[in-house]
Amino acid sequence: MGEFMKKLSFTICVLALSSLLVQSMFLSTVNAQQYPEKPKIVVLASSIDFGLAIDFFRFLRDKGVELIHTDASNFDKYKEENFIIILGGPDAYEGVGEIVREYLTVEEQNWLRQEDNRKMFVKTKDRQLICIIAGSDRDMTKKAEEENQEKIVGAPIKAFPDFADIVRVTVAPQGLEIVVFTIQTADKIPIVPSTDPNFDLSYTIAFDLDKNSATGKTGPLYNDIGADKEISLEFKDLGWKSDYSWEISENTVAVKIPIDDLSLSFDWIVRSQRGNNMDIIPSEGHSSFRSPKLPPW
Ligand SMILES: [Ca+2]
Repeated sequence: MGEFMKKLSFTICVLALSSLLVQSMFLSTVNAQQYPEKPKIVVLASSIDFGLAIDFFRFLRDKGVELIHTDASNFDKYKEENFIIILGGPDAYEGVGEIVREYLTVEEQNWLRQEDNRKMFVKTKDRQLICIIAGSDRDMTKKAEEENQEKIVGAPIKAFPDFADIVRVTVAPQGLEIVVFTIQTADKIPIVPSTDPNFDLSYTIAFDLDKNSATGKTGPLYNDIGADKEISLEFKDLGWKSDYSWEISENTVAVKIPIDDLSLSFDWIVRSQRGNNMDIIPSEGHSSFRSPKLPPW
């Protein structure tokens, strides 16, 4: 090969490589846009607890969670991240216990020191969610991981609400015996709230069962409907709680209520409450429901 051809093929090679580089940069940007809610969790632990948590990490990675490991000496870099898991209790080695003690009360610390005790503590701070998974010893810590791993992925990915923003509420009979309230929110639910996370969130459905606004609870919390009954669905400690069965998808929560617990015809409002932020749906007046059991109007 002549000198010119060598130079030429070298140039082509460089061009091809840079185009690949540009392409892959472009592709990763596209991917990042496609999965804006890919969950990223910072994990702080001692080297011992890291070693014992392999199954836990595998479980989280299999669910699509990106894990960033840190030790206590580098924790300052990550301590403002949105979602942090700390493995180990108040006496964990390598400086981890010291950090844990910043987040847990003295009572919580002492409770963890008692034999066989274990728990995931969920703490929130400004825009952060901090889960401290710990037990009285390393075996109990491992057990606490196993017992709470579903909550870690299940709760934030599927159910973590940024969620006071209700788009609409629909109410529909399911057969003749059940009424289903479906609360739909604006966005898919991200693993970490992008705006103002407050982990106490509740929905309340208030019913005027006798269709008489003079009986029952009135005032702005009830849009003056004269509420004779209310039921609530609360998001607390990474889980939903209600007296009635419910289903959740990426941006809906549906609550099923037997018609026997209501009446065949009623007025209702739904309230979502997160801290002091309260929405009432509908924002004016109320909506009415009439069971198909009743003869047509
Ligand atoms: Ca009433």
